[in-house]
Amino acid sequence: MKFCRFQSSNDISFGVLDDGWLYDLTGVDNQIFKDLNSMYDKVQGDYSSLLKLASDGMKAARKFPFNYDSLRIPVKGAEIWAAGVTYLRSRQARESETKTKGLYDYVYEAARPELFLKDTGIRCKGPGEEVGVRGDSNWSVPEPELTVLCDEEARVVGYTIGNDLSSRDIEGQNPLYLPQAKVYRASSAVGPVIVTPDEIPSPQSLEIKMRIKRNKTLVFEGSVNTSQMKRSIPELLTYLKRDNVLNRFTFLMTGTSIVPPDDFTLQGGDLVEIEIEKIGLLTNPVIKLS
Ligand code: DO4
Ligand code: MG
Repeated sequence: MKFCRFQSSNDISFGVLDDGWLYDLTGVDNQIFKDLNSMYDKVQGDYSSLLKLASDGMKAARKFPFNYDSLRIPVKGAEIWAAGVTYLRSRQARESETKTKGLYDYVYEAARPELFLKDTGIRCKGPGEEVGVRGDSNWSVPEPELTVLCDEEARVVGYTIGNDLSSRDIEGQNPLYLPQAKVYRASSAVGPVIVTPDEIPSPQSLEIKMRIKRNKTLVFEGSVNTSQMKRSIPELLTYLKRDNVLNRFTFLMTGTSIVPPDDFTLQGGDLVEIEIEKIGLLTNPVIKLS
């Protein structure tokens, strides 16, 4: 099932995207189907009841032809955590940019993964919304990442696409600048939908593609398969949960392996398109922040 939020006639509805149609569950019952959170409350986190509740709701729901522009961020206000250096390509890119040699080699090989708090729920954008490049960075990139939505027990609720925008010059200057390289206004995007695990039985075997367009011309494209990831999703979730407090929903970005060449920087006016097999397409225009 693909859960989403979308602009309906006069409000934002929660619903399901299926076979080219958007089913408006909120219109069926605006308490139970207010959003994914209220549905999760209703079924007390029981996954098969969640699917049953949604498919029963779909039978009574009004449906509208799918329109990408109507989609909104699928879960609002959730914390975002991100894993780093989970692919060999990321390790190589960071080792070559940093003055602190050996740091990323260590993290790639270590038992403990790199996990950082990317957003507390106030900087993230949804499909079609503008994402930012820091005004004080001259080398910034998008990072296309398979993103897991988990609950307070770190159980997988679904999968989506994430963009962990990063300033590589700030990150490369000193590893202690990581939060500034990674956390700023409009520094991430997630969406377009939350795909439940029954539709993605093998999340570590998905093709990820990224295209960057400038003045409608393709200036970069790359791809990777999540099978290249060194860590497993359960391993990352175990570390995320350990001695931590999680909200009802948290996004976990699982790391990047698509790295544009070192002379490439994202610019205001660019368009970033990220596609993940079985999930869909996340498109965001870029603005240069002041
Ligand atoms: O340590 C830097 C962050 C790495 C990262 O975000 C990634 O590998 O995706
Ligand atoms: Mg990343």
